[in-house]
Formats: sequence, structure tokens, C-alpha cells
Amino acid sequence: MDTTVDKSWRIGILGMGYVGLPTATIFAKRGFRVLGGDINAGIVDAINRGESPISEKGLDISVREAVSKGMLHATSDTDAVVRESDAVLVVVQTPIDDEKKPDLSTLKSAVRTISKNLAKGKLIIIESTLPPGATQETIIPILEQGGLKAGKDFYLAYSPERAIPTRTLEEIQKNSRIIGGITEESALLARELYSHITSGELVTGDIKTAEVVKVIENTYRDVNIALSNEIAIFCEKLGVDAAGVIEMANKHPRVNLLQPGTGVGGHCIPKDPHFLISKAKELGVELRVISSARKVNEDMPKHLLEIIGKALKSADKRIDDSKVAVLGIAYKGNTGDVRGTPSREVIETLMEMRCNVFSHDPFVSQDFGGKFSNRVEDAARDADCLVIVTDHDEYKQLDLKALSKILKKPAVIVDGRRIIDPQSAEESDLHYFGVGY
Ligand code: SAJ
Repeated sequence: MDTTVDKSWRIGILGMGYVGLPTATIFAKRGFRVLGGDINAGIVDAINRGESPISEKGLDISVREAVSKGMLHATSDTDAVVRESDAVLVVVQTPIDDEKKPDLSTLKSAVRTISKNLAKGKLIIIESTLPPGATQETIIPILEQGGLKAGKDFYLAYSPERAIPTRTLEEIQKNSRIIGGITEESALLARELYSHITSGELVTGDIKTAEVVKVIENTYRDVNIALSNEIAIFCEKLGVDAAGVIEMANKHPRVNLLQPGTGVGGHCIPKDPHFLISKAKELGVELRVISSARKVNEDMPKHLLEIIGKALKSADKRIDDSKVAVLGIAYKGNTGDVRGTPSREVIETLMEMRCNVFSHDPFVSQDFGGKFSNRVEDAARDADCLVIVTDHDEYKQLDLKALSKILKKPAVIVDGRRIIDPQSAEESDLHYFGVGY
């Protein structure tokens, strides 16, 4: 099958989420007609109105443009998406369940839809993050149920995204990609397709290698952050500022420590290490570093709560008789995504300890049971302690002198993301506590 990819190809994308929708608008912008499939009718209707159901920088404009030019249409008829497309990308979420095992139910449902509507010559690409071995063990058996053979009758590749929320559109168009093919032909065809949307390097290989590379990338981040968090806890006891230690250590040409904080949220970094851990367990291998790092990060909200307790105690106050203002609900700065956010555990635990919790977030309007305030000042007024949990840019410009006036005296601040200068805080009559400080 010596097929080449040209703009006559119709691109089908199953999953109009954080990665699928940006990818759809980019293919549309590059001149491909795109059919976006999603089982959520609300998402489908929003897209067809030219609106983005996701808060991602620039996505609303790119959806409006793609739809108004007739290059992107969304539908919940996922069978039609497969039937009418030459290339079908699967970009659905692959979470972990309560036992931290991979939950591939949504992915399997999308792959079954493809299998039912598969025809010779189609290119199928899985972008969802997969546990190593899942293509061979789970996806191919479903795809071949209709009698067509992967690599022989249709092309099959695996190419996970590497884009980071708040820069997804930009990164999909410039990041390098790994592309695993069931055959070399499949990998090369997928590479030709992606060459239309990214200027990044496109590295081809086999599927199982690509599956491991993706989860290793995010596991690297998780282990690196855990190392920084452990250094922070040590430095607090030692009486040294971890932020300075990390900044100076990173001056070494071959050291790149990430930042300590209130924990690791999101729907990727906390999950992907468990894809490795569960597969390793099946193979009788114990991943001790990766498992311990995950535990360190999972325990950081508890560590922040200890610092809050210490900060209130320094002002002769108790958690169960205090008002605490929590700044930041989203899992990381400048996004509205709350999936896996450390803020949830911080707020819920404070509430359980009968603390009076007020919360604020410039991008999110839910509060896990606290009292949500639309302005920082409203959350901070008469609070016994101000806690920064998410590193939104807005919090980097807090008016510390003004806040010190409206907080209860003695005013106390806990900086969970190390975005406030301790000296500026003390000069503003704010007693400063922080992770690693
Ligand atoms: N975090 C730290 N210290 C750091 C960096 C991050 O504590 O130095 C925390 C953040 O506050 C956040 C969590 O870790 O709670 C994860 O943030 P992240 O920026 O490391 O990564 P994510 O969750 O945004 O990961 C995304 C994922 N892609 C998408 O969601 C589309 C992931 O698949 C990508 O590999 C990753 O970006 C990336 O960096 O490319």
C-alpha cells in the first residue's frame, strides 16, 4: 500500500478533549477536513456553535475559525467518524481506577467503534497514553475482530501527545513526536500525516518502545519533583531555604531539579507512573524508586497542612478555631483544570478539622466545600492565615502590604509554591512560612 497523505484525506478524531480538540483545529487550519467525534452531546454542540468547551489559551478562536470555514464538524455519531475518515486518531482519556490500575474502558469502547467500521487502507493512530504492551494485548485483538489484519489490511500507529496545558496549541505544532508503527509502513505513513501539523522532529520506531517512552517521560517528571519535595522537607528541618539550594544546584550544567510544592496534580503525571508500576508487577519487577516518588508527591498536601498548623500555632491560633484563605483550586498555575488538584485534599482536610475555609481561584469557581470568593481580598479579610496552593501568575503580584492590613493579626502566610519573596512578606508584616523554607 504505497499511500501518501494529501489534503483530500479526511481526518477523524475520537475524543474532543484537552488534546483531541486542539489537534482537530490544527489539522483544520492546515487544510484538512476534520470530523470530531465525542459521546458528550454538550461538547459536540458547543464545538458546532464555534465555541471551545475547554479553557485553553487560543482554543476558542481556533475552534470558531475551523467551524466557520467548514473544516471542522463535531458529531456524537462516532461510527460515522470512522466510516467517513481516511485517518482516525483516538485521543480519549486513559485514567487509573481506585486501585490505581489502568482503566482502558473508554479507550476500548472507541477502538470497538473503529473495529465495527474499519475498512482496508485506513490509518488508525492511538494518541491516548497506554500502559506498555496495551496495543498488542488489548487494542489489536479488538481491531482485528472484523477479520482485517493490522499492518496488512490497515495501518496502525501509536503517537502520544507531549503538549502541556496552557501551551497545547503551540506545543502540538512544534514539539517532537515519537511514532510507533505496527509495521514500518504504518510508522512512515503516520509520520507523513504529522509532518503536516508539526515542525518538530518525528522519530519512528516500534509501538511497544513508544508506549514505554511516553510513560517514562511523565514518570521522569514525577520522580524529579519528588526529589525536590524530599529536599524541601529536609531543608525545612535543617533551616536552609530549599528554593536557594535548588536554584544554585541547577547552575550545575547537568543538574535540572524541578520545583517543590504542594503536590503533583493533573490527569497525566500522577497517573502514568502507575501504568509502569502495574505492568512491572505483572512481570514480577518492583519499581521501588518510581513507587516511592509517587508516595512522596501524594503526601505533599499533608505536609502543607502540617506547615499551616505550625504557622497558626506561631500566632497562638488553632486550626479548628481559625479562618484560612486558600488561594488556588486548579492543579497548576494559569489553568482552570482541577483534575487531581492537591487543593482538594488541603481544603477537605481543613474542613474536617473544623477550620473556616474561604477559597479563591481566578480560573475556577468550585471550592470543594469551602466558601468561594471572587476576589482575593474577600477570602483574605479577617483570615488567620493565607495559603498559596496554586502558582497562578495573579498570586505572584499579590499586594502584600494591603493583605497584611486585612488579615487578622499577627498576619501569617503559607507559600505552598514558593512564589512570594520571604523578605518582602516579612517587610509587609506578614510572618512567612513555605514549603522548603
Ligand atoms: N509541578 C510541581 N513542580 C514542578 C512542576 C510541576 O510540583 O516543578 C506540579 C504542578 O503544580 C502540577 C503537576 O506537577 O500539579 C503536573 O504539572 P506539569 O506541568 O508537570 O504537567 P501536566 O500535568 O500539565 O502534564 C501535561 C500532560 N499533557 C497534557 O495534559 C496534555 C503530560 O502528558 C505532558 O507530558 C506534560 O504536560 C508535559 O510536560 O509535556
